[in-house]
Amino acid sequence: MTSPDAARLKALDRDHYMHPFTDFKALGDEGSRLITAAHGVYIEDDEGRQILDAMAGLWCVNLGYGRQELVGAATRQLQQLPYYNSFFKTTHPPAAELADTLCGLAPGHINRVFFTGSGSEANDTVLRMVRRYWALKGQPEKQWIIARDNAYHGSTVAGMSLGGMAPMQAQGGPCVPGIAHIRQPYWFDEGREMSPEAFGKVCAEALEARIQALGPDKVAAFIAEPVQGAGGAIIPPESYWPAIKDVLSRYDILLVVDEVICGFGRLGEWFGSVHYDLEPDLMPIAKGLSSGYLPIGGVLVGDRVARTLIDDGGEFHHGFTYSGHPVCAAVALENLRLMKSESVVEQVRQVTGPYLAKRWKALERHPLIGEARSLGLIGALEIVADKATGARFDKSLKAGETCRDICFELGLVMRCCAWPR
Ligand code: PXG
Repeated sequence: MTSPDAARLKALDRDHYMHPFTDFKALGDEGSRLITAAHGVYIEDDEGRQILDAMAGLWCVNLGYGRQELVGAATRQLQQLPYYNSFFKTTHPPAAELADTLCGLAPGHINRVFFTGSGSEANDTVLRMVRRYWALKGQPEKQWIIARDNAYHGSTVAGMSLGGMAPMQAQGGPCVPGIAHIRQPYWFDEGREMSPEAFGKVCAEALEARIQALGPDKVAAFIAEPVQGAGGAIIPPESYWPAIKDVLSRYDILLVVDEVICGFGRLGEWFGSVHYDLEPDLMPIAKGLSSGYLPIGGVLVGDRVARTLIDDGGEFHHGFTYSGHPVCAAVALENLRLMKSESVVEQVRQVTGPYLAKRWKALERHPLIGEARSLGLIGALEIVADKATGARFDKSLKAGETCRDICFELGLVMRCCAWPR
């Protein structure tokens, strides 16, 4: 790309494009980076610089860039049937095939999927399905959904309400009512005075305490990611999920496991739920489903909820123009076929995940790193001012943002998670 054209595009961007999660004025002053191509694990900017994309786009390009098989699948489907809906008793081959393939990959009790265009729409669908389920069960008072502080479940009003990001909720509220938040299992930040084992149990006790406070007959569901992604790659202590499962089994509460980031190999299994031996009633998915090549998401629905919605529900008044979009579904199908045939998930579990873990842990020797943790292909470094006490830098120094910017300059995309809480 020639420089004058790059300058022109940057000016168009500055003048007309309102970017997501962006301080518009600051970006206008600084200007955007222009990314023009990508191959394998590298993105390329307008000056031809190769940058290692350790973020896989936004946690989504699971197969990497430039996979011509995905381009081919999209092209063929665009020629054959570029669009049709599945609203009025119609379907099309890619949606039906993808539904079957997904259910074959999901844990055995999951045999249905509802398609959406994104992870946020998937979580909107979750909210509606959960409340609809309890209404059909004759318990419409079961409305509360318990989520976690600092969680990210999307940016629609329902997604933002389920999420626990204070800065998001401070804008454009009020949030959807009937959603409560409990503490996250963030041992490094909140639990270092005890063992990770003990802390995991304390966090599960917080769930039980909240259920008791809200009234067990009023709590519909608990939603969480297996490993909290956008919140800071928060890998729970090993004791956490067994203790959470134990609490949920003592009350009649649905488990929603948000697999938008953890699904499709990131933790070395097809789903994070498999890694942690969870039996979710609902699993929102997106991102890696199509390796991000086209937008598609969905909710995998366990038999318990599906049976009630199917047998007792009548029409479910919910859906999107692009639910099960044929081209997106065709790309997702091809993506899953490639992941299977190339044993990508096994490779993460047996080779790349353990290798990353070994090399990652070595970074803990650095004076600024308080903890280096990883699981599968998710890793986090805790940046500290004082290694002995774990004390943070003053927020005004923007330590995380500075590291991120330096990495970018040196040719590495990574993510700074410095959410004000
Ligand atoms: N659930 C989870 C767990 C997510 O991470 C969504 C739902 C929403 O998906 P859509 O497709 O509507 O964006 C997400 C999205 C970041 C970042 O900076 C993470 C996401 C989105 C944007 C930025 O880490 N995750």
